[in-house]
Amino acid sequence: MGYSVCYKILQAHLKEGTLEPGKEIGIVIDQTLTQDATGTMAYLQFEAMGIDRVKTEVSVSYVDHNTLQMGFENADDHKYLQTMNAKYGIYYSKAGNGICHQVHLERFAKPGKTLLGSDSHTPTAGGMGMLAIGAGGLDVAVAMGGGLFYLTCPKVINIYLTGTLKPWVSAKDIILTILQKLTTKGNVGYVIEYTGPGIKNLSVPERATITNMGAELGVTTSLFPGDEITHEFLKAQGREKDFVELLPDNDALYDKVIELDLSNIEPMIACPHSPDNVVTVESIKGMKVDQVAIGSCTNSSYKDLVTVAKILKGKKIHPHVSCILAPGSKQVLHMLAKEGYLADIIESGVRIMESACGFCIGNGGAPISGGVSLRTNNRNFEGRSGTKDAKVYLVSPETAALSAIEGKLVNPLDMPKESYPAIQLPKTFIIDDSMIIPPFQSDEPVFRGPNIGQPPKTQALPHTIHAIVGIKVGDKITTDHIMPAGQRLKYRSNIPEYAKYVFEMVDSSFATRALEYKEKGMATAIVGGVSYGQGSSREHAAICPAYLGVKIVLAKSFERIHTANLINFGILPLVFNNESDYDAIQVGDSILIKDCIQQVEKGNTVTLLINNKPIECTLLATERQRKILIAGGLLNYTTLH
Ligand code: MIC
Ligand code: SF4
Repeated sequence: MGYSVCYKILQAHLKEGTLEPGKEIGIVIDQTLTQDATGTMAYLQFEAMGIDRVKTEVSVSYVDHNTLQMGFENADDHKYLQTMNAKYGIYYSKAGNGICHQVHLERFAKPGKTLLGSDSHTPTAGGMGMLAIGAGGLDVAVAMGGGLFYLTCPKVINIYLTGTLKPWVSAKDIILTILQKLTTKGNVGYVIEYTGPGIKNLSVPERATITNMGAELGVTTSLFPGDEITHEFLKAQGREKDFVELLPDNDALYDKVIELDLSNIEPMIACPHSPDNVVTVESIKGMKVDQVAIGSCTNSSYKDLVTVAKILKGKKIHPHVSCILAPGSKQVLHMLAKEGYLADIIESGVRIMESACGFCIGNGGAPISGGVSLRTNNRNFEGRSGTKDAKVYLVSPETAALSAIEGKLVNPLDMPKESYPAIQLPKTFIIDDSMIIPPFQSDEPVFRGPNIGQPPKTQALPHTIHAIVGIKVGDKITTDHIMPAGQRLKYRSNIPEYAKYVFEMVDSSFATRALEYKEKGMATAIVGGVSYGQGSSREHAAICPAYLGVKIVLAKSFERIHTANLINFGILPLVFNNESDYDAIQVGDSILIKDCIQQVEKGNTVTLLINNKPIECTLLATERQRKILIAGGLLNYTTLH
């Protein structure tokens, strides 16, 4: 049997283990990316490792999440990143240059290489035939230092695309259709590889929309082959030399094959509050819309925004709608401006935002109370927009632009076929990397403003853990529930301050309670349902609870990145062996783990005494991760080894 593209890349980067699905493997990382919200902590941790420069082929640090400089905090963080990056060999992409994933796709991604990014949407670069994986900042710091990245050797699902999309249907509708089928649950441990004749009809940015939102499925990553379409895109980006052809073998082995005919796909919409709550636009068209937000790393490529401009040309945004647009990169914004499209967008009454994450992370653009917001981004978790009771729907740029004009949800298929503005990719993009500062160009000392704290220190695993259940939550708790972003984002470099907001939107007294237990010498336990920790790579959702004294998270199941983050900061991720134990457990219950070190050393079954009654749980950790837990976290473990 031959190899898939995924296994070809894994094979070429394998340094530990064997390529057997389910087994832990260690791979070499060629490129890393960070963004400012996860980056400061990742670089502080890198500095703590005492290495003098990065060992990767390329490492890039982007400023895109926290570009609103209300107060000194973000400005100081950016200056820390710039000076630290210059010293250690890292490219620095300034605020305004664009969203990490889009800029990386345009300027750095290469077929056949591995990329590790401290952001869950790192798989965007899978649209370029890269094996691109999201992880916590500490894992990225270790990779920058030349350490391997460990993952569970994946099973591969082949999505075999045939046919061509109908006019007015686009890449977003493909991934929403897949989310409807596969949902956000149960896909941990898989990679999705797209093949088939249908992929020839999808440009690299369209492929990237699909791999970007693969993050919402919970898969390790998604990728397309490196083919003539990839070649064309790299040529247009002035990077032809970065092309290598990378196709699956004809007899490539896949664990599952799903066939999808693109010509059957309709405009789709994800309803509140989950990206898999997908229905057809047709089924709810006519719904009144208060806000339309266009942009994000999912949908703000040149093609997306020129399509929007052509739809809006000569029309006006509906008087009841507030429409905002944040271009994904300076390259795209520059081209829209040069080619006159920006004027059409402005004339229609759209508010132009900076090339950054902005509204997607709740940094501006919050909708009205109870309002309906149509967005082209990838996540519609409750409260993420900044308005707790807003109803956020995820759609394609086509659906968004048409609905902004009408003030209500429009099915693009109701438009005449011939009026669809089919856009060709330009033969050459405008290339201007002046906002990407190469390393070693200045010897300014590393700047540390008062917002820059120290990476938190964690303690080795104790012999006995006595914890109190501090909170019990339900299914699908996202990292946005655990560690809110938006206006709290500016505290990312200051753990004691940010930790005050753990579970702010779920139970605002949690942090105070956990600190009280800590003062009394006790730990805190969190109890969760299915898919605990889904969503982002935000390691703060582990660091801040660890700071508050959380030692145990007991849940029905966990998401991949969050599990690794918990272990990296010395928290035990435990799965109930018997789900009825979840029902019985209450806030305030006492949990005792005796002989903790021996139990963790011995294997994956851990016995807990809940109010003195024994229950068994499974520790979600490999042998290597059990050693990390005993050391009290990855930083302790790395400096010891
Ligand atoms: C997100 O989309 O949720 C974020 C904000 O980009 C996060 C990273 C973060 O929390 O900084 C992600 O996707 O990992
Ligand atoms: Fe930024 Fe949103 Fe993309 Fe996250 S999902 S990287 S917040 S644009």
